[in-house]
Amino acid sequence: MVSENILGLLNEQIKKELHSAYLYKGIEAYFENLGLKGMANWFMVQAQEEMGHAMKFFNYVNEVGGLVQLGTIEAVTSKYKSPLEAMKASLEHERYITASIYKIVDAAIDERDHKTNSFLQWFIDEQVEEEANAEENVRNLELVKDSPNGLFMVNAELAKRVYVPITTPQA
Ligand code: OFO
Repeated sequence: MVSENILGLLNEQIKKELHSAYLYKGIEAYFENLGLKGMANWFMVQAQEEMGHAMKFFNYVNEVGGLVQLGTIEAVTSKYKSPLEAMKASLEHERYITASIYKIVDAAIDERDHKTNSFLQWFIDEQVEEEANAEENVRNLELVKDSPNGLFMVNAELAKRVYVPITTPQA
């Protein structure tokens, strides 16, 4: 079992990961509507990953005998001023998620909850990758600015992304 405090934070995190998936479906819809199918593909895969993250927390709460509680997920937008604005929104969101995970890690350390701390190490590493990917997308769009050729190239690159399910034991 974990403490009520940790359980509350874990349940909040399930909601945040589901919200991430929802946010990225909104960005996917934005890019689909623009005809940038490669970028839409990238966010479709990202949304699948977020569902995987949510399920990883969901399974962990079950494993430690806690009750999963699913809160309300706020509406998200599928309207952005530009591809760059959408990419920046995803980077800002990943930084927010990293901070949220660190907060649970801090609480687990304070409470000497070693198993939750250990469980969260996967997410610490994952967030390094999540932020790096989002930063790369922002950087690439900043580089190409409004060049249609550049946008076409970034779009083609992001079309290659495929979903790889999480295969760690607690997934
Ligand atoms: Fe779940 O890492 Fe992104 O949000």
